[in-house]
Amino acid sequence: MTKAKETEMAIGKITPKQFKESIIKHLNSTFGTDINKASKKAWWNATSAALNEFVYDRLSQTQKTHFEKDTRAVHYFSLEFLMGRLTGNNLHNLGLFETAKKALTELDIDINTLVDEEEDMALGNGGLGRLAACFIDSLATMELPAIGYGIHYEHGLFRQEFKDGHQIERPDSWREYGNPFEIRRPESIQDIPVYGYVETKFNDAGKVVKEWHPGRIIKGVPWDVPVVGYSGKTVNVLRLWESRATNFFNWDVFNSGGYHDAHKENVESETISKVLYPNDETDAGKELRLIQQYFFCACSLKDIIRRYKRAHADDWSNFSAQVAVQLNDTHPAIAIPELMRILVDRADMDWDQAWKICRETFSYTNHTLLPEALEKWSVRLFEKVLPRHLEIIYEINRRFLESEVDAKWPGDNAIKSKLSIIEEGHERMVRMGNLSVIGSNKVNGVAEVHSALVKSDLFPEFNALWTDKFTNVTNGVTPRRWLKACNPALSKLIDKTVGDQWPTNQEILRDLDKKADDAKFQKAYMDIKHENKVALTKVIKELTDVDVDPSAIFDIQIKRLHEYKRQHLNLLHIMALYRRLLQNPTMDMVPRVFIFGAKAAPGYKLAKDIIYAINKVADKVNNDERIGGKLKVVFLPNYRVSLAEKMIPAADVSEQISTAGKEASGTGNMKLALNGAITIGTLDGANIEIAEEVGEENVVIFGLTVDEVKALKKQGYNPWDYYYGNEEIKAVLDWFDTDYFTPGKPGELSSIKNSFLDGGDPYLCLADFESYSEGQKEIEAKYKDKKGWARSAILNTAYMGKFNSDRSIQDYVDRIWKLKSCTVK
Ligand code: GPQ
Repeated sequence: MTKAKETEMAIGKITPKQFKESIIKHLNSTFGTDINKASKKAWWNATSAALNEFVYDRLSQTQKTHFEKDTRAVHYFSLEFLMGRLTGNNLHNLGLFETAKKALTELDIDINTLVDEEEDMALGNGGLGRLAACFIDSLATMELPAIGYGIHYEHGLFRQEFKDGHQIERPDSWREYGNPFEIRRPESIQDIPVYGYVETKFNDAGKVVKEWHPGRIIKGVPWDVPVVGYSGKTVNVLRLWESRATNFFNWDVFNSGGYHDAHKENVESETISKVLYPNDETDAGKELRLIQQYFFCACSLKDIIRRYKRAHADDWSNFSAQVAVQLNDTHPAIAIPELMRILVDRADMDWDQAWKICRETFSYTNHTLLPEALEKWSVRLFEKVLPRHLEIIYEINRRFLESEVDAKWPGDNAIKSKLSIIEEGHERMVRMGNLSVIGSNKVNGVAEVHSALVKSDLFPEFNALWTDKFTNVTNGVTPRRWLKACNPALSKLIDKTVGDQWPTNQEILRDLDKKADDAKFQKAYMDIKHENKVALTKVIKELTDVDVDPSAIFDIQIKRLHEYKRQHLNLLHIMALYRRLLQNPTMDMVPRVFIFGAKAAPGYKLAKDIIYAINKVADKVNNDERIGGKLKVVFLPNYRVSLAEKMIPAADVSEQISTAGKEASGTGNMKLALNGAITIGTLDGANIEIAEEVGEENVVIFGLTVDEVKALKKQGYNPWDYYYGNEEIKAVLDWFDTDYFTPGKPGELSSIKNSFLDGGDPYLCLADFESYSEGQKEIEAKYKDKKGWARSAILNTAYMGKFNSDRSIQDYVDRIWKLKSCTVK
């Protein structure tokens, strides 16, 4: 049976006519309007409601089956789930997209316009959050019992606008008009304690017991987002917690005249799920953030235990056999002492038995080596917010240092202080990374090189202590969203060429290699790329008012703005190109459009300066008639999942230019290559594995390697050597001090120059500049060879099978979770 047939059977047959009737029915009876006066939002809502009839049916079936079979499940704990839009995705995964499209066409509505009505569910910052979203798509597709747990933020990642080239942050209000893809579950509310103090008591047997008297109780209200697997057989759940005040109002305080005090506690409790912290890969150490982490972990563990007890009552012996918890970075690490607290304080279990269960339950994924991202909380703050957890952490630490560390390195205090969960110093700190490693069953990095560095550089002693604990799972992305749904024309061409089974078995795309040199196929493939570029051209015009030529090379860098990702290296090269053109206007050059999308953390000054600089350079370059339109620069505002879906299919070149050793994996690199963009990249993160898979002749690699970066830093890196040693670098850097790009305002861009020189150029942009510039020449030479380029682009699509998130999930299943799939009737 073909997949399409199976899907049809799974969801029941529905004709476009029936779908149309369902939409009209919902328009009338669910949304109180009709086809003559419905707004665009109403049409979208009604279509979603028609779609949800299938989703909820499968959701109930899935939950019933998992309950009856009492399946082992994985619980993916993540502070971020960057879901994007769900309408198109769910239609595709249910095999209903074409049906819905026809139904809507009959109603004179374009489905692409309709899905644009949906706000992105931007409950994440970047790669880490989007990875979680791809993973839950794969888990459902592979029919694995799984739940995602996170926070139901009222405001997701801020909406970005540009004002005179500067980033302005506006609140994201994704739920302003409601959201049809979530269900409130008041029957599963949880009460969560925080603050207060711990009382030491003796029980009847004379044993010391600890009682935490919390200062406040917060209510956690779950919202369920159905996660529709491809083919629609399994529909799992993403459960997101909203915080509420326990007593809507403190009447005692109110009656005694303290309106503000009574109100304050409400407001504070409800603030917890108000907003996602927009800082990507930085640890701000804020109290509210710690409470967010504890709040969602405590709610989720209670939820898991409630479900476990339905089948096992008070018998804990099967707990770790039934429950796997994956910690998405250290953000949910507080779940480890929380489970200990539940087992030891509430279930009266002895410490060793509780600790064994904990260690079998949790595993931890590390997503970065950047020191500023490694979470630490001050002991002082911990004591205030979670006094009992601090005691438990001390006890975990004491036992670990006194038994395991001392057995391996007797009397070695230096190692003890390095491995301790507590960092001593002026301000004592709790190291969440060490806690995560000590409390986990497995620890994984997210690409081969990254996992190797986790072992050798980040946690070498832990690795010596427990070699088997450390493993790798290279990241992946879902081909359903990142090829099938976002690039329909290419998907259809692929279906025609190798069949329609590739969305669940991406290795099938490998067969496209037979067509890589076929002139007809090359033309079809490149025609689609061109059409996608034409479509993006319109988006660019709409968003920036800049005209770009779709026959130019579309060179795209999309990712959070960070020095280590080196958008400013890209900028240096753009300025160098511009300068070369000014010096030689007849220079032979394939027209190029450099396209950026990136949000900067609101408090990250240099990142915001880089955005401003790119926008100012763009203004100048785009309006300079002397260069005859050979160079254009656009920075699309408010980069997010739904914009990525429009940019990625149109990319010719994918910029993956982080300093080697800094990008744990990258996942945008995978999406772009899958859609036929040629990577220009460093040997960093998953770029290395991408190059291995697609072949070195189909990517452009440049720059220092991890070892060369280390050697250069060790020897003492001096950016001034490059400034004085390279005339072009000097001229470009000096440009920043002039008012050439900021007329009448010299010095506005000087912070960028300073970061390269006085700032020491920590990410070695100047060291890699020449090599990058050569790489860009290679890109241009390759592009001039039309057939060679088409071949490379096709082979990129063909050979990206490894980077399917289904493969990542299979690795997690085999190496970490030991999970079995479960067929839902
Ligand atoms: N990543 Cl620690 C984030 O997006 N946010 C974070 O806070 C941390 C990591 C990214 C990382 O930079 C990328 O290289 C990875 O591909 C991605 O996580 C998913 O693993």
